[in-house]
Amino acid sequence: MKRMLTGLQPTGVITLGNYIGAIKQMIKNQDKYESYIFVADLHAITVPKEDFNLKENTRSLIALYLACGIDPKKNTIFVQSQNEYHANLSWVLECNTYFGELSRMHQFKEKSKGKENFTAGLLTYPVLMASDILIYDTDIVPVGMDQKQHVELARDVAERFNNKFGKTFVIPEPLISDVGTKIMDLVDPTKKMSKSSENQNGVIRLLDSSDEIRKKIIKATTDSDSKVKFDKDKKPGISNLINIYKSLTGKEIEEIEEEFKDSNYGQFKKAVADTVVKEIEEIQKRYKEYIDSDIIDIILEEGLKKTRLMAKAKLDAVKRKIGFYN
Ligand code: AQP
Repeated sequence: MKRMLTGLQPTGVITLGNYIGAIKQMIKNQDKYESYIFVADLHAITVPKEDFNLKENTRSLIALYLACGIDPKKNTIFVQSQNEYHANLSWVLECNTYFGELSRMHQFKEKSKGKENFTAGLLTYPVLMASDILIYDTDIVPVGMDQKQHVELARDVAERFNNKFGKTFVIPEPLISDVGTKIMDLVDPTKKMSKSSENQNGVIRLLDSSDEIRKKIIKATTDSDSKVKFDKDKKPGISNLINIYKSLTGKEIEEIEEEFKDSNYGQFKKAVADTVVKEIEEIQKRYKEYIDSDIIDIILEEGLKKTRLMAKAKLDAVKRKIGFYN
């Protein structure tokens, strides 16, 4: 069975976008691959933010993973910062990565554009990502298009190291998720729905109350037409709501257009809101059972024990090849 690794950053309560684009894919993949799922908390400090509680968000994210249906029997679940070998290997890989490669990363260019004060971590975090992947001999890394270049960097660094020191790392493959699953901001539907977005009205979070969710969907930006029709360019708002409805009901776009051919936007939005609220209420019910329970601690302890052994073995092999004193 191929090995897969994936994780989310605890930069805020996860959004409906994270759920549809990442967590639902994890659940789909958990029977297909030997799966490793982590909380990417080291990545969460790349861009310093003042208003988030890392510890609370980390526990909450684990509880949400479980509440959404990630099965701890099928996945190894762990917190990145608890396993010190990730950052340790990252340094070794940094010394096998060129400044030019990192400065050409689209995400770096985009996130540093026009800014004078950004951290060195913003430049080097793709190497930490390479370390997360390579330390476990990962075969498959599910990513959105925006992260594909980082998996390519991990491949390049691994190949370079293997050529220089002999076969050490497995060369990972990106698994690009379906483009249709990118969920957009409800206020500005040309922008991705993001955890750290400033405008709360554009983002549905998995811990929002049912009332808040309904209000946000009812107020979602649409166009002046009134036809429920999928057209990403001319009708980005309605197309986004169609995508949300499609992802949660499993219906096809044509089926949805047919279902709402005689409805106005208000009626369609109500149907979307009912569907989202139903799904999120179920998740929240399970979340309440997990958040204060020892299950989280037990799962993390097991995950850490297993991944530390694996990571240490890989780092030891790397150190032997380079010739560090041991
Ligand atoms: N709007 C989205 N639609 C579909 N998928 C999405 N993902 C994120 N937003 C959407 C997917 O969720 C995972 C999250 O990865 P992350 O936590 O490492 O950070 P991110 O991609 O930067 O997500 P956010 O929510 O936008 O976080 P912040 O605001 O902290 O930057 C990835 O698999 C991503 O594709």
